[in-house]
Amino acid sequence: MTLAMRAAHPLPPASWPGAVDDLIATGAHVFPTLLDNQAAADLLARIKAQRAFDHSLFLTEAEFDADPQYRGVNPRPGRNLLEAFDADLAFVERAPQITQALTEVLGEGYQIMDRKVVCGVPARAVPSWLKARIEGAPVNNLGAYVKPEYRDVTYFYGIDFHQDIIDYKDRDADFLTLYIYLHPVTAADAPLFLLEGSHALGATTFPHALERTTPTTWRYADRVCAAIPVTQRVLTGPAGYAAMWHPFTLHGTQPDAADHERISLRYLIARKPGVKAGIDAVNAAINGPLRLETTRMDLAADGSAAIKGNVVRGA
Ligand SMILES: O=C(O)CCC(=O)C(=O)O
Repeated sequence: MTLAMRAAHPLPPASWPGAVDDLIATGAHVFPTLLDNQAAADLLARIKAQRAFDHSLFLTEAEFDADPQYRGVNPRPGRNLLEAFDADLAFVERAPQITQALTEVLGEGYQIMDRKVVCGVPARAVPSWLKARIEGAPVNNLGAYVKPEYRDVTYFYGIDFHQDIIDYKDRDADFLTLYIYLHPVTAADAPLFLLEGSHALGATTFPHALERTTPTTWRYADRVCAAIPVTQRVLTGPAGYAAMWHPFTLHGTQPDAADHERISLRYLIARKPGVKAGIDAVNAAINGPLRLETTRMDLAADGSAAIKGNVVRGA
């Protein structure tokens, strides 16, 4: 960070506890205290009572080919499984460690932009015709192949390292992602792989220029002039594990290698317009673009994958 950049933004007060400091240093904050794991287990049981996370989720190949739809296949208002579980989300949304950290980073009156269930689909549930089609693709969001009535959840079979600003071209980094595990997540359950320090290059276009340097470190380049070393952190943990990250922090998942699905909650939470908050100090520490017109270059005009290649699978 340059002095000029720093001077344009408020310095954090000395009393700011961990979240802002962690976001400046690493681009992420893993909550040291777990959320109520019984509440997480209860919500998980209610979600599983509504849905079989198996092959019955998917269209047949012929059904898919009759009318391929690659866009508009994620949850949206009116088609979001979490809408039925508003009261069950208090263990997240009212947890003191969450509200305190969000207020530190995003200020008073922060707003939930999006909240949804994310499923890491286990290999055994993905039809073989579909596995063959998506092999080697960078973004395996399976929404296009799921029956329309089940598109109230986002289904992944792994996704390469990406920034969450990818879905928000021309938007400032005024939001965070909050991610919660509803059951224990081990290395076999498609845990999040996070590249600590990667936010520091600012917004860059997907797919990202990454070269592995050691089993746990990468060289990350912005394709213009800068390259930095970043450290891989695999987020494994018990039910109630919570982490949040900056929209420029690279993260991804491998396909779910377990015989069961991984179910998580994913929130996007934004500062209220005009409010000054810790995110200003986090953004002031970034040496790179703070918004992008082109956030991705991997899709064809219809939204289908136009390239192959997936770095996180080799992590
Ligand atoms: O849950 C996953 O497998 C990937 C989630 C993710 O990276 C995202 O939603 O941005």
